[in-house]
Amino acid sequence: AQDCQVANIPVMQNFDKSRFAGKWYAVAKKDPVGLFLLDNVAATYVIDESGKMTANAYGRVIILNNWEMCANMFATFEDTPDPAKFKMTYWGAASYLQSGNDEHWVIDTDYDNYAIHYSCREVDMDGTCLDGYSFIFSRHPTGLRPEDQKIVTDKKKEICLLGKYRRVSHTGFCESS
Ligand code: DAO
Repeated sequence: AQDCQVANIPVMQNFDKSRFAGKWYAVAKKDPVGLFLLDNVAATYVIDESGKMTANAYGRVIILNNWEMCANMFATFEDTPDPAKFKMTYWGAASYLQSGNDEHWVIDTDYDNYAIHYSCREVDMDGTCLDGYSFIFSRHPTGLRPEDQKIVTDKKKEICLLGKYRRVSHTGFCESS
C-alpha cells in the first residue's frame, strides 16, 4: 500500500475513539498550503455519552501577516463507515480565525504514547494528495519515546510524507490561554 493513492492509504484498524480521548501534543507537522497552526499545538478530544467526538485545540498562529496569538479552535466530527476516518468541521473562538471542513484520519496510534493524524484536502487527478496536512501527536509534550520513532517513521513512509514534516516546538506560549 505505498502507491500514494489517497484511497489506498492504510488507517488504524478497529480504531477506538474512547481510548483516543484526552490531550495530544503535536510534535511534528506536515503543513498544508496556507498553513495556520505554527507551533505550541495541542488537541484535546472528548467523546460524549452518545459516542460523538469533539475536540478543542490551540496553537500559535500569525494572522494579518504579523499579529501573533494563540488560537483556540473547536472541532466536531462526523463518523463514517471506517471508524478511523472522520469528517471534521472546525472553527475558531474568534471569527477572524480559520474555519472549514477537513478529513480527519487516524493512521496509527497506540493510544498511550503516539498517534499519526492525516488529512488530504485536495486529491490530484492521479489520485495522490495535492494538498494536505498531518500531525504527529504525542501524549508527552517532550516528544516521542525512542521506541515509537521507528513506527512513526515507517508510517510516514506509508502515507508518502516521509521528509515532509517539521518539528513543532512547545515553548509554553499557549499555556496561559
Ligand atoms: O494548521 O494549517 C493548519 C491546518 C489546521 C486546521 C485547523 C484544525 C483545528 C482543529 C484541530 C483538531 C485536530 C487536528
